Amino acid sequence: MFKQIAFMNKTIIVSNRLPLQVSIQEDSLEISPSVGGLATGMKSVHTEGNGIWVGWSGIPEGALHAELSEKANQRIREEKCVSVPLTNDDIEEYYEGFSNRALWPLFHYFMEYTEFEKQEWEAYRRVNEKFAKVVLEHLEDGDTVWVHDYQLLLLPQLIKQEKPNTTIGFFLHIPFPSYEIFRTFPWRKEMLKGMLGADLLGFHTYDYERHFLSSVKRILRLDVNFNNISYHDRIIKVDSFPMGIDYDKFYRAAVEHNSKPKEKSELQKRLEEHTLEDKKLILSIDRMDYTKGIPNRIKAFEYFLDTFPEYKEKVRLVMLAVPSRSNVPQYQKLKRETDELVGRINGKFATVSWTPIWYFYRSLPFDDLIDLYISSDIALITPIRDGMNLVAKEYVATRTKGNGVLILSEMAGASQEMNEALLINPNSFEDFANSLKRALTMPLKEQQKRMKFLQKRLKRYNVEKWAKEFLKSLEEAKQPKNAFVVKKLTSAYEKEIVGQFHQKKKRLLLLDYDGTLVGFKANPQDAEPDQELFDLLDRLQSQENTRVVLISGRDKETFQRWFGDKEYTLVTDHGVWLYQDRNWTALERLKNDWMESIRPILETFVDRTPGTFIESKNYSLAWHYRTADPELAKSRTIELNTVLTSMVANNGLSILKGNKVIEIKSSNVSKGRATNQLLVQDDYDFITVIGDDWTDEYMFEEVPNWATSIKVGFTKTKAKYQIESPEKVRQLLQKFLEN
Ligand code: GDG
Repeated sequence: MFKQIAFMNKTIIVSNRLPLQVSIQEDSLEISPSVGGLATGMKSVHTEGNGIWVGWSGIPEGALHAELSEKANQRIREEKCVSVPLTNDDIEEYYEGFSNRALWPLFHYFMEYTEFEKQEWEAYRRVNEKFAKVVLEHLEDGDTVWVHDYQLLLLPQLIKQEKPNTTIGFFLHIPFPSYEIFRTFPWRKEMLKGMLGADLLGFHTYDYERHFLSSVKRILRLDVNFNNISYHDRIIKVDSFPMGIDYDKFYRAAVEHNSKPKEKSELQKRLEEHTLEDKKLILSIDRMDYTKGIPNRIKAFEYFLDTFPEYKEKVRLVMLAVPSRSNVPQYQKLKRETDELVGRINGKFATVSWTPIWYFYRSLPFDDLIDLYISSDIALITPIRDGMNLVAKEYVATRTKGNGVLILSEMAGASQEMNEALLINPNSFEDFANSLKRALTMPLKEQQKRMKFLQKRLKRYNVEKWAKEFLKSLEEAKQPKNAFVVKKLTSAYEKEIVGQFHQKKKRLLLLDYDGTLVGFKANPQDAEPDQELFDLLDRLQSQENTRVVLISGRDKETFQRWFGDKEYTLVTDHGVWLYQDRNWTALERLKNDWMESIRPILETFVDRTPGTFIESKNYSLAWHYRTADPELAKSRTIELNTVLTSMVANNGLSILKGNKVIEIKSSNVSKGRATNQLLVQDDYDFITVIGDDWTDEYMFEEVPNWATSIKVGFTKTKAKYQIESPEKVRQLLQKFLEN
């Protein structure tokens, strides 16, 4: 039995494209595995046990006749892959449309290229649902799912809602933009919630991680603790995992190319000619994408030749631009611009024996790629924005002799871990020109020293290690070791409590108000009781031998106005006042002259923190920051706490940190003391106490062991049980009324 369960657990990898190429000639079908970085990194995960890969095969639905299509699927399955059927419309709207005309430019800070089309957004959702359907068909209990990249941002949530116990990881291969960019996105909330279906979210760099967390805090207003997000009853981990390359593969290929004479390709012959001419070769390789900074690089190269004319006829830029997304207009425009620029600059500088730029618009076989890498003295990798950039890493891996210089844009994620490269701002032509000059004159010793450092890191943190680290972290995210255990009120416990309620003879219900019976509003005065709540409480109070107590930090006047004509007992101001038999009595005798010195301090905080305000009560002052910027509020609360701590100690005051509120009140007032005074009034044999706030913990502590204490929300608590929301509290109370 055990064996079988262990055997069944598998990892399902999901990405837009499957790691294979399907090619069809007439009626014959060829399937070859693709050799990209991701496929290599995931290889062991994919081939282990029952692992499968879910994605699109590259062939639109209906493109093949039934028989061939079945044959293709059969072959795809043999590769442990499952294809998601996509129509031509899906590809046009979800892939070329929403993914590449909205998300790609937005996440790379190209706002002027970003198109927000509702129809394409809907297609994106629809296709994410298609992916979810296929994943769910293959998902078994205990399986792990690893979702990749920006085409599938909604998928984690779509899986989680159907199978909450599945462990889900998500990795974003492109940058996550700053909040100021991301906030412009019309469907920002849905998008973030989609991602939060995952248990672990991975990014290439700490900056992307930071940007993501900042959007989560500001847009969804969720609590973030270091890199953990509290979301419903889950803790979601966010971390950075810089993707590596298959280092050994590139290194070995380079060693082979350097040693073995073989049939020479056209490219190789030209590269050799070039070496004979004793010109230095500068290489750039990118997909033809506007994020890669191709036109800028050409213009900067012109600037370099103008600034340092002694390098004319001494250097050559070899530029490989791989065709990409050529159906999207901006890519067509980029292609035209590049062609024109290369033409103009070659025209401007060329001599009979020298063309400054060799430009290839095509993809090359792997062997030719290696030849390019090993023949180049300098790699000039200068994207305007790039999630990571693997080309930079591949260049380093092929420098088996340790020579060569990498010039790398600071805007590539890779720059974060490649400090020994010459890092430049790709928008500065001076940076370009000076770094090129520096690279061209760099002593061999220095080149080797820098390469050695770079290689050491890339070899160790290769793509396989990257995948392993991610999965290890995902495994930990599944059962957070140090996190507290949520004690969710299950339906079985609920039944038990309701059963007891009906049996017992002296019943006490101690209920907090805000966040327990009603949800939070931006302004506390707006959180008035509604008719449904009055009806519920009235009916509870009218049960025989039942006492309903509302116990709150609210002031006496507000509760008098709301509940003055009711039979329930009221405790206000955190336990200062008691309203019983329609009579107010003071539980504590208090002074409030301290307020004069504290209020001006709070006022300075209000002035400097937009969205915050002071609530003055009879015996306390509260500073509310629910609608303030969460990051600013966080630093202000620390500051306020420091300022207040020195003042309150000698005045018999204490500081309460509530739910988005800091309250200053007399030390000998607490809901706990008030609870005690109520408990001695009768011989209760049934007690249920419910609260959401930190201050309610005092009540949970005071009630006898056998009482039922319930915390609203899933943060740490002394209560016995936890429940989701005020709606759920009302549903529970409603059950007390049903026989
Ligand atoms: C995205 C993110 C992130 C290129 N031309 C040829 C060829 N290549 C190979 C390279 C390299 C890969 O393609 C390109 O990878 P990059 O990382 O440079 O860029 P993107 O395609 O934009 O990838 C990027 C990456 O995802 C991974 O997370 O680093 O930031 O944008 O491996 O070698 N391979 C062959 N012929 C070519 O002509 N065989």
